[in-house]
Amino acid sequence: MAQTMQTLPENGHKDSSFAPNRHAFHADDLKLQPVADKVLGGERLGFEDGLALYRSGDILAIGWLANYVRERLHGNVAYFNVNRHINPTNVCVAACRLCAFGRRKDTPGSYTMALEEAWETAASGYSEAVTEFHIVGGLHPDLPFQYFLDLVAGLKERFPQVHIKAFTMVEVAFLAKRAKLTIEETLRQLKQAGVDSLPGGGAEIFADRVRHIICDHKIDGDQWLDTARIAHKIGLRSNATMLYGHVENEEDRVDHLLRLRALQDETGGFQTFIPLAFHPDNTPLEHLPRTTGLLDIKQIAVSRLLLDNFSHIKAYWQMLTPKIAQISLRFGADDLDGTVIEEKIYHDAGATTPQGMRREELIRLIREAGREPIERDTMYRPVTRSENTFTVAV
Ligand code: V47
Repeated sequence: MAQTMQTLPENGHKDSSFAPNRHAFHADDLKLQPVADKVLGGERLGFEDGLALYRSGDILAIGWLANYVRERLHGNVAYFNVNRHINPTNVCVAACRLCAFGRRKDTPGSYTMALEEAWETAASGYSEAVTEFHIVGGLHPDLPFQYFLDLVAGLKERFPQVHIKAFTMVEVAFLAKRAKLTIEETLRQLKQAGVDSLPGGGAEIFADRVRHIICDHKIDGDQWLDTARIAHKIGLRSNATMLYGHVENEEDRVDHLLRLRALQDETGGFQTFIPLAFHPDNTPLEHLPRTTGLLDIKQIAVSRLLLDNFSHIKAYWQMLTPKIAQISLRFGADDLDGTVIEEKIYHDAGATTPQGMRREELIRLIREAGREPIERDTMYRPVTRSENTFTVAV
């Protein structure tokens, strides 16, 4: 039986004067016609549709469909934010093969910030007031749970207006185990300390076969999804990611997206989906080639089409490069992420992008893509700036 697509509320910030003057859908690859019929008829796509999209080289037809959905949800608007990354430690017991960031304790290059240092880091960088701290780090074998509660509480005290998006499902599950608390209790204490939402990292690819190769000591796919389910239940929204372009195949990618879609049907707690292209440099998988531009753009488009119940698809410029991220704004993405300031995880893995970008540059990228830039906070509320302060429309 045909499943009807989940209807997302159309976005409140949509530019009502935007009138797309689109040409009719055309596919050179005739296998895409049944997929197009479903998209245009508001019918939910299935596993085989996902495979047909991944297996097609007809990027303009795939992009047309993704752009159709993206403009139906967001009109001509494209979002960005002014955020800062804080990585309190790179010490990690997981030793994932996908990662160039983590270090064993007491090995060269390992670091752990004292709390004062983390709070000072939060205040450094560009002078513009940030609206979000994005905090992720390694699975440190000795740091007590209290360190993380104090870190967050100290940030909230110093920067009460800044949204704290902190700790992946993997970190939460690790902290719970170390503190001998349930996942729910761990999340409740983090929320109480000041965590406002969770980032989407650590999801990688849910399929066990792939996880065993790229991150065998991490929680498995079901545990990642269960942790997200509990976070959503207690009122913490989160993002979701997928790491692609390593040893996974097309079935694994479709499976990953459909498992996220099923959880979103259940909880509605995901804000944004971010596909992450694998960067092999300095990892044990550095013999693998980097993703191509075509796969990066196709991944954005397929995500937009399969994740019909996710409001936002983010083209994370740090990982895609600003050039590909900009083009993605016409292939399904509605968000570029933000100024970032001091990205570490990709730069340890050989990323050549700058470690941050100014607000004006993000605006220029969006305008040149023919989109209307809107600065948002983490909850996608428009931000209005004056000098170095900001207000959020609620
Ligand atoms: O979970 C690690 C990935 C993630 C590599 O929620 C790598 O708004 C590529 O999740 N090559 C962390 N990827 C980043 C992340 C994120 C980024 C931006 C925004 C948000 C959000 C979340 O980075 C990890 C892992 O999947 N990663 N190493 C690597 N060598």
